[in-house]
Amino acid sequence: MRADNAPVIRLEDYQPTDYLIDTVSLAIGLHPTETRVTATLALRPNPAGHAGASLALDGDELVFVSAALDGSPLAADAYTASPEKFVLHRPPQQPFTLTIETCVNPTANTKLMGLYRSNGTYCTQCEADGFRRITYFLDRPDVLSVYTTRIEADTDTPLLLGNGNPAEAGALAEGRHFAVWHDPFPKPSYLFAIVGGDLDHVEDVFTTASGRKVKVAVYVERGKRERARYALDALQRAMRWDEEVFGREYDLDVFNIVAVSAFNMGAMENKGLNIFNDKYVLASADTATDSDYANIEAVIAHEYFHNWTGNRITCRDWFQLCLKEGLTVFRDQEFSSDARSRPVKRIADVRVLRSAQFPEDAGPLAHPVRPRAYKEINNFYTATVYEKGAELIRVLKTLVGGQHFRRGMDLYFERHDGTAATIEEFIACFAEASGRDLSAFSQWYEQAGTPRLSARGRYDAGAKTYTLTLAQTTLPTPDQPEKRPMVIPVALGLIGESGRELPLTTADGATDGGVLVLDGAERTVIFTDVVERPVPSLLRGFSAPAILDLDLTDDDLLVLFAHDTDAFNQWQAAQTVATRIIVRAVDALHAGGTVQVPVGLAQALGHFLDARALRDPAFAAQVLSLPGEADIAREIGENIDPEAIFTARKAVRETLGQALAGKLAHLYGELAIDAPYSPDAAQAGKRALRNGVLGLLTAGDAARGEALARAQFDAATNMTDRLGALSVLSLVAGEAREAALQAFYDRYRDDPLVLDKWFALQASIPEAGTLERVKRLLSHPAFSLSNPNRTRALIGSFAMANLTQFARADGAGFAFVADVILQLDPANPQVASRLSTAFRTWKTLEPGRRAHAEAALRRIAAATPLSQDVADIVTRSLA
Ligand code: 0A1
Ligand code: ZN
Repeated sequence: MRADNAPVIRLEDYQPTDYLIDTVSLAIGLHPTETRVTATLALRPNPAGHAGASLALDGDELVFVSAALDGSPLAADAYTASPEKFVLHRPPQQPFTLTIETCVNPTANTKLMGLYRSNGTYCTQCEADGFRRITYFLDRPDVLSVYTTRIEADTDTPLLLGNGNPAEAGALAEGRHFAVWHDPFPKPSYLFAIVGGDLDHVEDVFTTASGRKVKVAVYVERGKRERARYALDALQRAMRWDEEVFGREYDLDVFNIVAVSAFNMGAMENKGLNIFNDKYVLASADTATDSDYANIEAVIAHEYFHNWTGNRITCRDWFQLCLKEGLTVFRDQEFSSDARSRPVKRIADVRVLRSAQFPEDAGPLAHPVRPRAYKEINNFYTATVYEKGAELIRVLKTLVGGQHFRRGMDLYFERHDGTAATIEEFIACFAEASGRDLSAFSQWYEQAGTPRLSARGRYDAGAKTYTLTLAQTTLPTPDQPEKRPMVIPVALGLIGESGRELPLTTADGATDGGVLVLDGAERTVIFTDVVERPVPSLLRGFSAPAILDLDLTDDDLLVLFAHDTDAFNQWQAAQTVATRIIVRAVDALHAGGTVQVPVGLAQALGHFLDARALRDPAFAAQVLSLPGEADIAREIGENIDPEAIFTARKAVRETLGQALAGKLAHLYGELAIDAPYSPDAAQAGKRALRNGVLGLLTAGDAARGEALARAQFDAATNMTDRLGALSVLSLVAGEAREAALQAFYDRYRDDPLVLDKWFALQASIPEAGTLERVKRLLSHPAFSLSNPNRTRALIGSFAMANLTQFARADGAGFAFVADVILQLDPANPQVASRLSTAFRTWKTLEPGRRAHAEAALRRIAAATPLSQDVADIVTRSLA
């Protein structure tokens, strides 16, 4: 169905189902092309539904085989069955069982939704609406059932996994065998999963806080067993953390993780049987970077934490998606903060928010954290729902305080366990636990767009007062022309010019615990007894998802960079100064002038490196990593010329690299690590800084940097250093680059996940020749559009991480990506649709590029057939 005629689903139209399904008994006979599924559903009329209504079950490309009611075959006029629907016209008005047999072809399933095969392994993906591709069902999250699953397969598929606990297994005649799994916890269909395959695994026993033993295991393709150990360790650390920090214990006897190579997203929290994109499981020093390790830890934790926030308490409908996702992202962020450096994690998370969510919130695809309407739910697994959703939990915690937050969570678990809940019910728990009215806070879930927070300060040296005025506005977004003020907790401090933190004294105690709450359009606060001119440090720790517009001078910002006690704002100050310098450089280039870099920033960075680089390398790496081209583009906002931004940024890095050359070279030596590789935060921080130092040094002196990079590439004992060197080398055209790329390929030619790095790196080269290179790589034997990781590595990197080349002035980058989207769409609409969001900022480009982007979008929109997924994105993008 095309988006233009697809029905709009609206939050206000929510209705409970007319029937409930208490238990589901599935018998699945695995077969490569004809898998038989027999579903026996115990149904009854829902007291909250319409009595006597017909029963309409969802399907999607299903082949109907047979149906029986209470054990007897149904008469032909009692039902209708199509690939998309099964309707029982006159259901009994007391409990009854419906048995339906369907047939599916997992080998032909290229959409990777429902039952499919990944490298021969049978696996499933049911969120959001994939269960209906396995059997007819009330495929929505508010229908909770107890599942028993019997899986049967040939003995060449020895491993048979399901949700819940293993119940029974055994051999059958004719080279077949079976396994039965029972999940005692009622769950929605989107959490259903099975796996069938011949896999290796690692396992352990985890003892819960109350002393129960849980068998935990990670399954991977044969030969990759050792690479699963880190994931298994991360899982057990996450399990312990959830007990300690949220008081949540695991509830089944087993917890299985299966890694597959073909997966549309990151991973999936199916009850007791998480299925993962193997990119978020497999790691070894030789094949995974430090960031890969950190991502694995985060995603493993995320999926595990869903067991309580998502599975035990699920969502009433898909509008409530942030109820499980925002909350679970918040939980995984906190876990990683505790496992690593809190400020560094916060900086990394805010970088992601700004690069992924802010552009979404400022463009045609903007939507509230809880949307009110959708055509295709798969297009709402967005940075807004996930990342901004997590920020809202953080705002909530700041507003009610840590203790009330924990009490609110406890109340939520106690009150809603075993149910499908709403955002209102969630917020009510915190209102009750804290005794506060949270109705104004709840507006954050309704209103799209990022608030702009402006701050104006005035110091009266005679009266020793500092008057701070905060004001907010939010620009209109699609369907929301009028905006209301949000409740913005502004964590703040005052830093004296001498560098000390000044006490916060106000007549009315307005800054409780260092947090000032702005809940109207404007607020003025007068600080008294301010003994020296202060520089305000605002939105500390990024206390709300807002864009801060400061009236500070560059010198004021450098005071914060040098002295702020809030590490996030220290980093932010350096970023803001660098952003301003690059934006001025863009203006200068447009005016035909040259790029000027004030010495102040270089000096400040020099002092900072002297004092902090070796003490806190992970943090220093964040400071040294200057705002990217997309950050600068966001700051400029309109009429974007990516080439000018690229040139300006490059020139600023060159100047800084030269000014700091001596220090950088010294640090590069000092930061070398002797010890054997460990992915821990301390070593990873050193490597991150050393690679950042190498990059900046090369920006300042290409020949010297290249020689160091070449040596690092040859001597590297781990992927972080090898890839760090290769990415520095990749920026310099010539034989050395091609030789290094070839050497990397030769070394890893049989390792798809590492080849993804090779594809991604080449697609990211900011040079005119890259488009031809990417086109050539499309027909490389290791490339395949049918694997989402490969597609994202080559095409996704080109479209999302190479602004100058995707947005080439001649429009060829846009046209190419449009071609790929159209080619991919019939096979895998979800991945095609994700790719098409690369156009989301097209309206901010200068007129020439904008016209090319629009033409590419219009060409996609006009194509037939076109999936509902892609049609939805391009139609909204063009609106
Ligand atoms: N719930 C998962 C995300 C997810 C959503 C849809 C999928 O379909 C392909 C897969 C995964 C999470 O938050 O990790
Ligand atoms: Zn999630």
